[in-house]
Amino acid sequence: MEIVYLGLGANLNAPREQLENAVVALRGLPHSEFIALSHHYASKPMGPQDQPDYVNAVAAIKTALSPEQLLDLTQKIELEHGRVRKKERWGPRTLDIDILLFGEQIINTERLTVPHYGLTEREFVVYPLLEIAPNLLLPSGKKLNTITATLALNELQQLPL
Ligand code: PH2
Ligand code: MG
Ligand code: MG
Repeated sequence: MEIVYLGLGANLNAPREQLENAVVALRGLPHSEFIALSHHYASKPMGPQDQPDYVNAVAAIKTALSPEQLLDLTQKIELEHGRVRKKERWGPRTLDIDILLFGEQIINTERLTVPHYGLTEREFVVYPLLEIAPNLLLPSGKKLNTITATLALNELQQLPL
């Protein structure tokens, strides 16, 4: 079993409900155990600014699935929640589930880059992740909590439950 951290994001069609429904789906993943969920955070869009603000969160699961199996299943959940893959990079979406960390594994394949390439630069990933894993050590050996000193909050706002 590996501990996997998943980044959740949505900015269309009632984003908070999208995240809640995503968590219900993640709790039902086979060969996996749901272990933690951060608060929801309102965040300013990274990328094109002509899109609604996002709601982001981070979840932790324990899983015996392989990274590819988990990717297949999280992509299936995205599609079931109305996600339409568009060409525009960083455009709006009903639900985005990103594999941030998969145990200590470093993965670089066509389909998967783990740790997620934006992990340490995105306030809407780092702060929710720190909430549920305050002592997290990245595969690089770097402590996640040393990053926040130089990472702007950019209006990130923890939302009440
Ligand atoms: N995801 C994107 C593009 N921009 N901005 C915020 N605030 N949160 C996101 O999750 C996000 C984004 C593409 O995955
Ligand atoms: Mg994604
Ligand atoms: Mg993403």
